Amino acid sequence: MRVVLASSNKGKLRELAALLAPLGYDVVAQNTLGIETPPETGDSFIANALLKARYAAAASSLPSLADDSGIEVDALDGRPGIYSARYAGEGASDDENLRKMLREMAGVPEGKRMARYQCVIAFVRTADDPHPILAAGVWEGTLITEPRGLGGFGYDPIFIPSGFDRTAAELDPAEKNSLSHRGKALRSLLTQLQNACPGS
Ligand code: ITT
Repeated sequence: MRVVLASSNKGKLRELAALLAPLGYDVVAQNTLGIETPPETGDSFIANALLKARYAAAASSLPSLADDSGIEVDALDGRPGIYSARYAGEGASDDENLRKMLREMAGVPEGKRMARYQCVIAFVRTADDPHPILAAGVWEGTLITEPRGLGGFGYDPIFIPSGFDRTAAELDPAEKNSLSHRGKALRSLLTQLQNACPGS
């Protein structure tokens, strides 16, 4: 099946493409079709994932898959959540967002640094698909005070997954995909897709 990946985030695209390629999906990143991410005006991961998927499906006339994700930090009352990509301001880089997180978390003691990544993936067959498929994944961990590792993207250099002593940026890509919020959401989506269209 040919499907548009409705994301402009290189880190996400790399991870989603690696998960989908072995399954025989012909994945096209939206930017190769000249499609950009629309303003994320929703008030939830679900709303934003759905609006991005519908937008790319409308612009491409192809089935489309979008990911809305972010990190929720207990000591920050769940922030930045859906605003994770723009935590340090509209158009902020991963590094700027990570530096802001380190500033906000300065002085928060060990034992109170719990955080979790959330991911919702939306799949639509057409822009006005009345039965979108939605899937969610969560990845629990804690935040450290000094970035470590060169893999992944976003907040990965300061995120230690529960049960590990390496950061998400120190995991190899396949290991991250096997554990992550995005990997969990995508596997759940694929199961639903199989059940909706047996034989696909
Ligand atoms: P698209 O909307 O174009 O897909 P985006 O980066 O704006 O790209 P989101 O609005 O979903 O996407 O924001 C996701 C942000 O959450 C991302 O920029 C990171 O800051 C953070 N994030 C999500 N998943 C992550 C992961 O696996 N590792 C590190 N940071 C992650």
